[in-house]
Amino acid sequence: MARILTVGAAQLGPIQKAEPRSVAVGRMVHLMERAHRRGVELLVFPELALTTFFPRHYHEDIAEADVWFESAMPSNETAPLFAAARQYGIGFHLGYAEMAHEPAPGGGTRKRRFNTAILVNPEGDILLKYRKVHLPGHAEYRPERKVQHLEKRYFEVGDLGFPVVRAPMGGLPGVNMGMMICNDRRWPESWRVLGLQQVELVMLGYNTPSLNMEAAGFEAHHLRVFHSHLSIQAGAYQNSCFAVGTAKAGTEDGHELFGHSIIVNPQGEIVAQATSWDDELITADCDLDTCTLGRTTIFAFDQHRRPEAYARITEQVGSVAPPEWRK
Ligand code: CDT
Repeated sequence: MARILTVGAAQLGPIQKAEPRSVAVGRMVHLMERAHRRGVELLVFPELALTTFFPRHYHEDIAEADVWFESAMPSNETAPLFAAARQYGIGFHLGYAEMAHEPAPGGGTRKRRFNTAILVNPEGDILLKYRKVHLPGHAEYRPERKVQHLEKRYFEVGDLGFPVVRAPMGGLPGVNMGMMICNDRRWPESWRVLGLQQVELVMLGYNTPSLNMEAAGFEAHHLRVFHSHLSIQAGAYQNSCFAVGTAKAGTEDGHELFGHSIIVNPQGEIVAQATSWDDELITADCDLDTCTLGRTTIFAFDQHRRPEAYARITEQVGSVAPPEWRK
C-alpha cells in the first residue's frame, strides 16, 4: 500500500519592517486553515517567517537586533500557530530567529543567536530543531553593496548538524524528516548528510533576493530562480527524497524576493510550484515509497559510495590549485 503524505508549502508574501508578528502569524493561520481544507497533513513555512528578512538591516550594536529574535517557542505571539495546528490536525515547519540563553563559562547566562527551523506535530511537540549551518553574507557593513546581507553578523553557525527524525506524521506511523535553511540548499554536502540518514522529506524555507546584491559581476535575472530550483531538484534526486522549498516572496522593505516555492519528488521533478509573489498555498500528495527506487538502485549508497575517495570533502574548506603538468 502506498505511503501517502499530503504536504503543503505556505509561501508568504512580503512582511514589512514595521509589521508586528501578530500580522504574520494571522496570515500563517489563514494559510493553515486553507491547507486543512485541501487535506494537507504537514505544512512548511519559510525561513525567518515571523518578520521581515532583517539581516538586510544594519544595527551597529548587535543587541539592538534582539527585537527580531524569539526567546521562547511557543510564545504569546506564536501560540495561535500551535493552536491552529492542534485544531486542524496539521504538523508544521517554521523558520524563525532563535535567541538561546545558555549558561556562560564564567557563570550567569549568555545569549546565542541562530537562524533556526523547527518541526512541530499537531499536538505541539517539537520533533526536530535545526540551526542554519551555511550562513551567507558578511558580518560588517559593506558600503559597496546595494543591500546588506548580515547573517554572519547576527547569527552563529548552527551547532546541531543536519538532523533527521523518524516520527508519526499525518496518517503514517513513521516518516523520516529533515531540514535545511535557504543557502544550505546550494551545498550538496547538506543534502548528502540528510540522505545518509535515509531522509524521505526535506523541508526548507528561503528568502532569496531577485537580484544579485553583491555588485561583484553580472548575473542574469532568470538564473536566480534557475539556480534555486536546480539545487533543490538535484538534492532530491541524488538523495532519493521529496523536498518542499518554501519562499518568502515579493517586495519587502523595497527589495524583491523571488518566490517560486516548489515541491519536488525523488526523481527531481517539480510536482507543484507557486506562481504568485504573495501568500500562496501549493500542495502535493507524496508517496514516500517512491523514495525506494533511487535508494535501492543508482543511489544505493551502501553499494556504490566510495568515502575513501572523498577525504577532501571533510578535511578541506577552501579549494587548492592542482599540481601543474610538466612533460
Ligand atoms: N537567506 C539566504 O540564505 N539567502 C541566500 C541569498 C544568497 S544570494 C545568492 C540564498 O542562498 O538564497
